[in-house]
Amino acid sequence: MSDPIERHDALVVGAGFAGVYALHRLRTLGLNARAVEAGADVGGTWYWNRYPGARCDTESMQYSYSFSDEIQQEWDWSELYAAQPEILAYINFVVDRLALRDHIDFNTCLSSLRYDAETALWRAAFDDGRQVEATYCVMATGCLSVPKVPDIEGLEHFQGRLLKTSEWPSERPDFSADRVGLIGTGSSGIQTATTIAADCRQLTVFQRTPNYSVPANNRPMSQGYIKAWKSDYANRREQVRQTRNYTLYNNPGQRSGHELTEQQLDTLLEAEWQIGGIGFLYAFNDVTRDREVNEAVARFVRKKIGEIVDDPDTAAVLAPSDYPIGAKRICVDTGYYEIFNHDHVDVVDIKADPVAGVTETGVRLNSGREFELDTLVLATGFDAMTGALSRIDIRGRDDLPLSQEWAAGPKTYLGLMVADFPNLFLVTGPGSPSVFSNMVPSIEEHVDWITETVADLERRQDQTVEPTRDAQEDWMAEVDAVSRRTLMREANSWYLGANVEGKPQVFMPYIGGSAVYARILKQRTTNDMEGFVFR
Ligand code: N01
Repeated sequence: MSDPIERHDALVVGAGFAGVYALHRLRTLGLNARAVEAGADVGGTWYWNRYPGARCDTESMQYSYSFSDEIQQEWDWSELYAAQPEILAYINFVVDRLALRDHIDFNTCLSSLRYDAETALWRAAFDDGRQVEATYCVMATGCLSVPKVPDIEGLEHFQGRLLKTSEWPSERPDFSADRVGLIGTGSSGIQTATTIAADCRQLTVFQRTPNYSVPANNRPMSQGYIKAWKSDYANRREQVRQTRNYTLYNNPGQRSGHELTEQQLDTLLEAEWQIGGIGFLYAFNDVTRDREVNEAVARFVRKKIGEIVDDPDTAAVLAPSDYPIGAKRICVDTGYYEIFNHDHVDVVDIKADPVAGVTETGVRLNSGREFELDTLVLATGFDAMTGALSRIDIRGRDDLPLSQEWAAGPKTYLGLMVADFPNLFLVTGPGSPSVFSNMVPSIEEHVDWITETVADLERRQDQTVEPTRDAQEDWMAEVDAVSRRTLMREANSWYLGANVEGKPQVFMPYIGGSAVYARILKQRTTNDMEGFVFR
């Protein structure tokens, strides 16, 4: 006999920052809410990406929940930019503080989700055969949660140790005697390479596209800095919500780069470089839009690479030049370019001489050059923003598959809901600022909206809410139009889906700014939920 079908008011899928907060809010509303999580514990991206050097590049005081003053006062961050173990400890602290653990099913992978219009319920089926019915589903499945497995010939034949940054073993591998090869030079690859370089016999970085990386200037936080934040948290969190990335930088970048002479521009960029962090990209208000300003900032980074890296040929390989800075997510490092001054670290340009395949003993290039390796690390990125949802068989009204609905790219209204998928909520979905912002406040904004919408539904006679097709189409046209006013489409980035073969190329995040987005969301919500229908 099959198990009885469990019944919950709300099902939350995922137990990272988004799922944990959604579970808390919905339970506080008095609903019978339950979360499921594919991993063995909470943390989402911070649970899986435990590679050496994994660290956040948004300041700790800002990359944290704001909804509870007790929590933000009780928790102490040690560094300006927290490392993965500390962030994982933080999210565990929050889960225990809110007594949420018993309401999460771990090692539970959702395989399908079907809407039944007659009962207005979602039926969820899991890999282990379990089934759950729920009135509301909150998809807190993450923007960067499905690793992309590169299509490299012979990978399965490698006899050495094969590691992926996105599924790093919990026991730290010892590389001291290893010749390590690393493929991928995005944020994960850059952080991993920098850390592994310190304790391996040899490191070869296989680079297809160089990335722009700026120093983090990470450091322990002084008590004074922490106190200044903690005593003024409410005000500062409010200031965060007025910014375009939900992040307070040292330099708010209110000026156009055109207002400065070349010398002044250089002086300001030097100051930003010394401060460190992503704020460098926002030194001016037009870096992402104006080709000349963008090129001036990019040129400055190339100059810095040339100054840091001793060997000019190596510096030339590491310096990006054929796409605007920011069009691929900028990286933040702690001594990345410096590792190439060590004799045991090398970069190999695999755009010039592509990888022919992986052999039993290492990597072979098209030219026939071979690299003997003991360990091969893959830092090859994610099927971003849509990957997690597209792997679940989600069907809305009339059995409509989400995969069919999104065949030409994701369509949402405000990144929150999809027409014909009633009561199915996305957290930081495509069509919202999401990955172009500090994720935690963006998550809070969406979860707050979802909770208030659910509370509203519970008060009404209506059973469901969903967007109209017209509102959704208009919104996606706006998301597209805004991206076309920038230079951010001019690289093969995961923002566009260009890193995954066959994926439709659509600029997925809303890049008009978080504060602007928040105003739009608020206006439409207060304007009698403009663009939504209740039934
Ligand atoms: O992934 P990526 P990531 N052969 O897609 C290369 C966040 N994050 O995991 O550019 C050879 O950026 C690929 O080359 P190319 C952050 O938002 C944040 O590093 O396609 N190379 C690229 O170099 C970030 O943007 C933090 O030519 C192949 C690399 O793999 C996002 O996650 C830390 C290849 C993938 O880079 C993703 O970062 C980590 C192939 N077949 C991540 N396939 C922080 O907070 C792919 N590549 C600091």
